[in-house]
Amino acid sequence: MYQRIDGTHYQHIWLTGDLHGCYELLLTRLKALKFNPYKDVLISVGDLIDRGPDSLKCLELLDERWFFAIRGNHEQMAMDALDHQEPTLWTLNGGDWFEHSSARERDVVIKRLSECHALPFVIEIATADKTHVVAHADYPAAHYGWQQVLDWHRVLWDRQRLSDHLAGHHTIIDGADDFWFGHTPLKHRYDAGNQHYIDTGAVFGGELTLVQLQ
Ligand SMILES: [Mn+2]
Repeated sequence: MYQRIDGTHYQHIWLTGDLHGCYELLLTRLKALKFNPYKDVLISVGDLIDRGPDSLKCLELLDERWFFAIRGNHEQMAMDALDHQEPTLWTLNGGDWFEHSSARERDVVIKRLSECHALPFVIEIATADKTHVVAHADYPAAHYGWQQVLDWHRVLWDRQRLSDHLAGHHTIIDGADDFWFGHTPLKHRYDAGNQHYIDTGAVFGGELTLVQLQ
């Protein structure tokens, strides 16, 4: 459920907001940032797939040694759809590209999605001076703990804490320096204390937010 990344192994550490198939946009941004695949690392806040043009190419990023991701609710919906052969929820939430793929492509996607069962729900990144925690929608606890058991459904889906922030009711998470989330498309990155929401709706014509942690 948790994965640790030792930041000292890398020169620069970048985070990306929800990709949703926006593969070309990501590559354009990485080129402009002079991202070095031999020295740097990119970590996704989840939702690699659905809605956008290149879901499969985004899934294939998981093969790259410079790329890490936590799971988003879209990866979970896709896995559940295939595991239980019940595609409705996924199809209605941007997963219709799968039905429209060729039979050969579908086989590749099925294999790729089966590999997503290994995706962690939480990534912890240690840099020289900070501990960062990445999860898709929320870290549903007041205190962070390595390997702490959580309500995993809420990790992938819950918008309550963000809604509370936006309503002026701020709740704290301690136990790590910074928390990074995606999931809810916002016009601009939103920061509330040590909590940061970086899904700026790239697939809906917004920016793709990339954040440098190191
Ligand atoms: Mn999401």
